[in-house]
Amino acid sequence: TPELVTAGETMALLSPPEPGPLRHARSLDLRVGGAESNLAIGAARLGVRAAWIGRVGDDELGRLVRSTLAGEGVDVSHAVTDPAAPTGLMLKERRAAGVTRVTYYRAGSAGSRLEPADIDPELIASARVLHVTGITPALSESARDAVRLAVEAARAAGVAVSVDFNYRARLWPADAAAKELRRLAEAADVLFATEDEARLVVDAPGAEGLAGALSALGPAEVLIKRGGRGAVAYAQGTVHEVPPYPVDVVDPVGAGDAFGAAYLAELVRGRPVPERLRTAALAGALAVTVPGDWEGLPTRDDLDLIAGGDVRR
Ligand code: KDG
Repeated sequence: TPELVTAGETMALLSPPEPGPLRHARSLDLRVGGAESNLAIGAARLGVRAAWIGRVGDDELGRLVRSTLAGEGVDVSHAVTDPAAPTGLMLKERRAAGVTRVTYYRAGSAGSRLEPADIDPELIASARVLHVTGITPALSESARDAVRLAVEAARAAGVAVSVDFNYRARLWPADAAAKELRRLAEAADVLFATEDEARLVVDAPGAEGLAGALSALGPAEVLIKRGGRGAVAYAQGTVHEVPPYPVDVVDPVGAGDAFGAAYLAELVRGRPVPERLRTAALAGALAVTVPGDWEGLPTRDDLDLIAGGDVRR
């Protein structure tokens, strides 16, 4: 049985190997990406049994999603193949070091057709953590209802609910997002957000203030991700800070998922908040050193190598 269950859309990801405008690309790398499966991969690399629920088309890209996740040790046995819609697509263009433009081709995709019937409450009840994001409710009404059902199943079973706001302005307007994100925050035990995302739902000065305000909605642990400035945690009333781990940024996409993956992996292992934060900061840093969304995420051996034993096995 899985320790961590997540649900969302995973797309095929096309990106030129070199930076520059996409129209001048001579070739494209074909990978996969999706916030929730990025997190599942990151957790699996750190030794967590992780399962991903989602829909893919009955097409080569859908088979690529399945085989990539399975190859990374993520349980895809609960994923659905939808013969009526194609696997979604995402393009990624690197315009400069650390500056990436993402374009979606996902309206009506198989992934957006996720529905409550795809969610197995017993699978969720058997896990330690359910992780969902604010991307999935933006995809369709049925996907939103699937997320709501998953969260209810977790709460009913006493399974910890982890939420990453992951606001995507290209998918829905801020006011609609704010309502649904607030609802997710109220149901969460662990909440991840950037400062901008937090401000969609609460109003307070500074990262610590925002974390405290979000925590007042319900979650015992709130993590404010500050990119190259590290992160702040507000856990059971105590503020913890972690500095960034210095790296050269190639592509920032996926850093938040890596951070969440490592944080939850250490939570599942019963590690204290400062250690969760340290591993999370390191994983987030490693994610941005490669063009792909998740390829740079660390294993336990990588953590030992990079942190010189600072982050324990
Ligand atoms: O967090 C990274 C995600 O943004 C990326 O993998 C694509 O899932 C994605 C999305 O909807 O933006």
